[in-house]
Amino acid sequence: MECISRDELHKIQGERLAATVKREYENVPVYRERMDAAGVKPEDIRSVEDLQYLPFMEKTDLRDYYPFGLLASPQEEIVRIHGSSGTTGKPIVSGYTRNDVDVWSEMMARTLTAAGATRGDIVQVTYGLGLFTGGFGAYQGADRIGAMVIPMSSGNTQRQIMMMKDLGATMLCCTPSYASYLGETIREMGIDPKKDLKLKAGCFGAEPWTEEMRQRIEQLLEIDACDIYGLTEIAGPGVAFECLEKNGMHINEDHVIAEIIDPTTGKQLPYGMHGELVFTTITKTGMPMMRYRTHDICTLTADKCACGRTLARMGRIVGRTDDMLVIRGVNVFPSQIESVLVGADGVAPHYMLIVDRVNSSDTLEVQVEMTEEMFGDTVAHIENVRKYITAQIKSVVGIASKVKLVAPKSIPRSEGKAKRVIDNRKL
Ligand code: DLL
Repeated sequence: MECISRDELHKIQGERLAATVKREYENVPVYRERMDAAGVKPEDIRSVEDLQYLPFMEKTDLRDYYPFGLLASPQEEIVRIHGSSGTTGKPIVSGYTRNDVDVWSEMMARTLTAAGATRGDIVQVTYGLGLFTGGFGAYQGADRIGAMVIPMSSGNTQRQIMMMKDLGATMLCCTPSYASYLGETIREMGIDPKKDLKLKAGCFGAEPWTEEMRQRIEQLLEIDACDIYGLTEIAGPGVAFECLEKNGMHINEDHVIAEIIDPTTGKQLPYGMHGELVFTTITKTGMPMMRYRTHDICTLTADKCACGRTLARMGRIVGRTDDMLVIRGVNVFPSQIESVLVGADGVAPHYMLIVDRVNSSDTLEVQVEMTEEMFGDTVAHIENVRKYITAQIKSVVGIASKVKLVAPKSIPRSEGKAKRVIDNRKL
């Protein structure tokens, strides 16, 4: 499936799409109402090209029909629930049938394999095991391959490192921010990853990260760091994954169809253009999703990949339509600032962006941690670095900011997804 010709793939996608839409129309009242309102009948949907006529789904729909209003299978066929914590109130939840767990495991087995895993590997799972999909997804994929799994779940850094060393873990699955923190701690403990550890690669995702951050993790841990993408509403991690070419994430297109749309007009955009990523599931039975708007911004490409997989690839997530900060009228993505900070000498990539409104004008403060060496340096040198970073941020994002270099380890660490922005204007 991963190397199928694009023509054959489109044929399979069309058939699976038609069957899924029929199932949705027949079993889920919301889908029926929306399709009726849009004047589309299940029999109108015969190929991938017909996707554009279908209505969109949004995160708010999962909240409105919480918890089981979007099930397309009888509740007794649901064998698992996962969810993601919303910023407010109830989590959003998704129900999985046995088929859905199987499909997801297959997607994660492909993901780990593409990063170099075989049945001889030892996979340390440091994503949280719980309602969050990260831990279970990585566990299921490694289990499907027949690798040895260490289901550590998140937290307790010292213990993670002890187990990694004692058991000889070869692959690591966690968020990129935690991977970089693990790498720093390993170095501080005087552990030499080449000599004392057996790690060779990691699948890092669940939050946006940059190419600069990849290089940092690869150097700290002496491994290949691959990006992995997914979301609870669609399956969990493994919707898309990087191979060792590291040139974008292959989308599991035999299970989902990806589109890029203009977030304002909702119209499809051609491959190569940045826009909002939209997914339609075509094999999910429990809670299938029709044109689900992720609010994640990226590009798509179907150009050949040297690995031989024909599955189209999505680029890095450059931001979200809803975490894009509009500061004094300028669109700013935290990832742009991260790329400056990770590339700068004397600072660690632990940062916080604080946006405020003073005298009806927006302000941006960038707090970034100094390295231990830098912290002990002269005031004049620290000031020079601060000025350099301020100028770099100005040239990359186009607005002035106040850069504050703070003490090492003063910005809270996260074991799961990192929190990088405090927008006081929204309070
Ligand atoms: O974060 C699933 C996951 C677990 C993916 C482990 C990868 C690894 P949710 O909690 O539902 O699911 O959050 C989904 O996280 O819409 C993106 O905004 C963001 N996200 C996930 N992977 C990436 C990535 C899991 N590789 C939301 N790069 C998505 C950037 C990512 N953002």
